[in-house]
Amino acid sequence: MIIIKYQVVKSVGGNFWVKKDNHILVVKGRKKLKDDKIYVGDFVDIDENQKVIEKVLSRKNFLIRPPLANVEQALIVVAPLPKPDFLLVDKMLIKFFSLGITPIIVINKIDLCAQFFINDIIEQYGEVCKIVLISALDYNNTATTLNPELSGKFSILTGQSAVGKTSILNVLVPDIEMETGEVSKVGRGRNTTRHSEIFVMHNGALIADTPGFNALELDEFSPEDIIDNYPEFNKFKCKYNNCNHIAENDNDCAVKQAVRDGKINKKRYERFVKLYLTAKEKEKKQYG
Ligand SMILES: Nc1nc2c(ncn2[C@@H]2O[C@H](COP(=O)(O)OP(=O)(O)OP(=O)(O)O)[C@@H](O)[C@H]2O)c(=O)[nH]1
Ligand SMILES: [Mg+2]
Ligand SMILES: [Zn+2]
Repeated sequence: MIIIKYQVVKSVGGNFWVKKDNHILVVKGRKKLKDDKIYVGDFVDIDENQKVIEKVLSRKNFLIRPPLANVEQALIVVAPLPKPDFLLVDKMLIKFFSLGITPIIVINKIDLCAQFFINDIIEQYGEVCKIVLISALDYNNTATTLNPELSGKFSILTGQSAVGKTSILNVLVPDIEMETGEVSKVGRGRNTTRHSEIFVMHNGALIADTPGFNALELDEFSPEDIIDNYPEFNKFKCKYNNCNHIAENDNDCAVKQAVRDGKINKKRYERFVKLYLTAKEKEKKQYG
């Protein structure tokens, strides 16, 4: 029996499409593996002769909605319309950093963007992650801007409803033509995008679309977890190791000093305080 490692790229009713290099197989899961414990993105051991999954390999990370394993990069799509909720962007960043997923902010619909809108995002997030600008209506430019960022990785498109995630996917993987639009025609809520599948781009990169959302809870994050996932804070060394960058005497907190000096974005910091205090409140309620 020869066992070879593949990655699951699609799952429909007990059939799994698994990929290795340019090769795709349709396989089943071994009976002892529960079918619903095998997720898109999973690396699996395949018996090529019997066309079965023998084993699911341990995951680097796992996203619940939609279920996706081993995501390496997240394109957080924002646009002038619908207006960005930056608190939501901050929450996504916290979540992705904590899962070891590299975020990239993609400003889409630049055909509708005022320069001050772009500048504001660069001021807020320029020190946090890479930022790229596109318009999904401009196919060539979108492809040339995003292809090098995506090459060799498994990325997801994520962000608020109607920012253009599926439109971008259609540019990157032209053969699939997924449905886009402001409101779902199927009538199951406002989201157009529902199922999870990984698409293979011409350059071999892997990409998955995700449904838009307008709220995200950070229930599993302690106040300390919140602090740990602000990479732009790490450069500054406060007097006390356990500094929460809020209550400490101004002169002892290098993060607060950096905010005053304009080295850390003030809006980002103010929203951090909000998220930290929310997590603190929750902790108090839980543990008294
Ligand atoms: N002007 C302009 N419109 C765009 C651009 N990209 C997408 N749109 C439009 O924005 C609307 C929403 O696009 P979708 O691609 O469905 O957005 P989505 O983020 O996938 O939405 P959900 O799946 O519902 O979360 C559609 O009407 C698109 O035609 C762009 O770059 N410029
Ligand atoms: Mg969509
Ligand atoms: Zn501090």
